[in-house]
Amino acid sequence: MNRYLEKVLNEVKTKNEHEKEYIQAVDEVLTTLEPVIEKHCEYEQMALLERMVEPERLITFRVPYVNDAGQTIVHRGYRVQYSSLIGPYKGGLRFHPSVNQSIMKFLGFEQIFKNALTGLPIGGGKGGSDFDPKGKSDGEIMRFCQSFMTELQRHIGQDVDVPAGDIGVGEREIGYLFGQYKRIKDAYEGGVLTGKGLSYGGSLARKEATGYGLMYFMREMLNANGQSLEGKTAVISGSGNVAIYACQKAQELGVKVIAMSDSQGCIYDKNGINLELIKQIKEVNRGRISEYKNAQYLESKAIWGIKADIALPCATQNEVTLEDAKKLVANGVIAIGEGANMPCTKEATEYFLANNVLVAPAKASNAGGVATSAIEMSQNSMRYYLTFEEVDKMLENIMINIFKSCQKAAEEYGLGNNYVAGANIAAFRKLAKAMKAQGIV
Ligand code: NDP
Ligand code: 2IT
Repeated sequence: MNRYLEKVLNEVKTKNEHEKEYIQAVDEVLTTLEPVIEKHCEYEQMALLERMVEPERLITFRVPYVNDAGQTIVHRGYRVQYSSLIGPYKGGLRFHPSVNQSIMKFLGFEQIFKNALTGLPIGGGKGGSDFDPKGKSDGEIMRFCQSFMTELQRHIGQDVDVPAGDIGVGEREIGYLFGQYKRIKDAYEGGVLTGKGLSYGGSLARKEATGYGLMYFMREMLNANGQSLEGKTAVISGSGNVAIYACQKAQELGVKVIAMSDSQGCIYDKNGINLELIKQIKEVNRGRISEYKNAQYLESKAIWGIKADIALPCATQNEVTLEDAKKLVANGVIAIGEGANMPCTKEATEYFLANNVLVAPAKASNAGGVATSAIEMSQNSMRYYLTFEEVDKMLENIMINIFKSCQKAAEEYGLGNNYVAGANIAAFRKLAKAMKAQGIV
């Protein structure tokens, strides 16, 4: 490996030895940048990579709230303001018991590159808490969100840092967070959060955007390789926001989705998933996927053992291991579309690429969500609303352009259809240019 790259990677590993997801994300990006770094020896002198991997600011705070039983519970809140190079910090909030500093930093780091790929003026950030919204009453969720925002509000703003949703944070949570922000600031700063409800500044098609965007990217990737989505079968892990709207668009584009999952199990429906039923169970009732009847119910991980042409991991990081990749390849999978952030381990991705399986990398293929968040911010600034069709068309064009950027960068460096490297290189070149222009900050 290039000596400078190796030095930076080693420093990241020793300085952050307990942060395995963060190290993984940095490793995955840096190792694909070798041909670019080789061409730019000036980067070392200006510590360009060292500055790129170090967050501008990492904030942690206490979040106490009183549960329905009258007990006081204390959680930890985070906001990683990673990079303001090309716009205000932008990225979601995750509420999940597994949240820790490593996961926040990996997500924030990925977000910088993803946001650069959208072509829109948004920097990178991420936040969240180890709070588990599952099984909590609306009152508990509201009090937690209010406490979280009481602390977070001093660090964000529509030109400073704009959070949105992620795992465990959807329209309900964004509503409570927005209400508390507005109450404290005593001003209507509509663009401070995205993913808002349609009645108070949200954008049409934001809810659908990540899943739809993933399928637009998959269509472009397959077409560029002499294939098409029409008539293919697919399995989709997760049954949250990304998974549901990936399923909806996949079905519209002629794909038969035969399995979905949640953190406790997986349903395999040979006749094709009934998405209205999934929406009722997950979006309306906030229930378990096991409530979906007339299908085979398996354990969550079994989804990667089901034979399908396309696999769309849309739940969480590292959900596809090398072992899962081997099963998918043995069953003849032709393409992987990453809806979740870093859902495939490095070994799994390498195995897919070595076996000529097309991989749509998360930071490109799931960028439709944040891109549409930026469109929501524009609408808030304009004090105007676009129609569903207008936003959807903008999203589609953005995804086509993202695919083209990945393809072009891969071709330029002789990497064929390795869009994983293509995405990293395309994003990095834009960021490096901005970093050089702005001096040592
Ligand atoms: P949701 O909370 O809406 O849904 C998450 C889904 O994944 C649920 O079905 C959940 O199961 C399952 N899941 C979560 N954690 C685990 C786990 N540790 N093991 C197994 N299953 C799990 O989140 P989103 O759909 O918004 O997010 C899904 C992924 O997509 C995340 O990686 C997120 O970072 C990424 N993403 C989201 C974007 C967005 O706009 N929302 C944009 C880009 C990426 P259960 O129902 O049992 O909890
Ligand atoms: O990972 C992601 O890109 C998101 N969770 C969406 C972020 C956003 O600001 O819309």
